[in-house]
Amino acid sequence: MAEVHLKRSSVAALAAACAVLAVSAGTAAAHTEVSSTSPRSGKSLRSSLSAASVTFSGPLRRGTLRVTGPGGTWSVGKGGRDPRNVRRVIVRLRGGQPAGNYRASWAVVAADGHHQSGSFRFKIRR
Ligand SMILES: [Cu+2]
Repeated sequence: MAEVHLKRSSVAALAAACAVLAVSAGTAAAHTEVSSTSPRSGKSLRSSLSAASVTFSGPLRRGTLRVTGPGGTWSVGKGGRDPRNVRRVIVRLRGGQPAGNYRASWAVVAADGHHQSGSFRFKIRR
């Protein structure tokens, strides 16, 4: 969680939006947060990946996930909400990934309607 980098401006906007929502709804609605990523943020892997995903603390309406690394984009399509888990955004990756530094960038709309984005990094080494 500490290694997941949210954009500060969007976090501030979301906090404000959630505060307004909480007041108007009269409830203390907790904001949806990243609970885990696959691979883990900062992880060094020895083999290529078939997919990457980000799991959140609450359900999502929709989302995208893009993985970039040596030579460009390694994700196939834009990714989307996992049909088997409404809290997860997932994307398949092309095979044959070379050693190097990779970044996974996600954008989601949580069930409360709020947009969030962020990214995490990992490495492949051989
Ligand atoms: Cu929210």
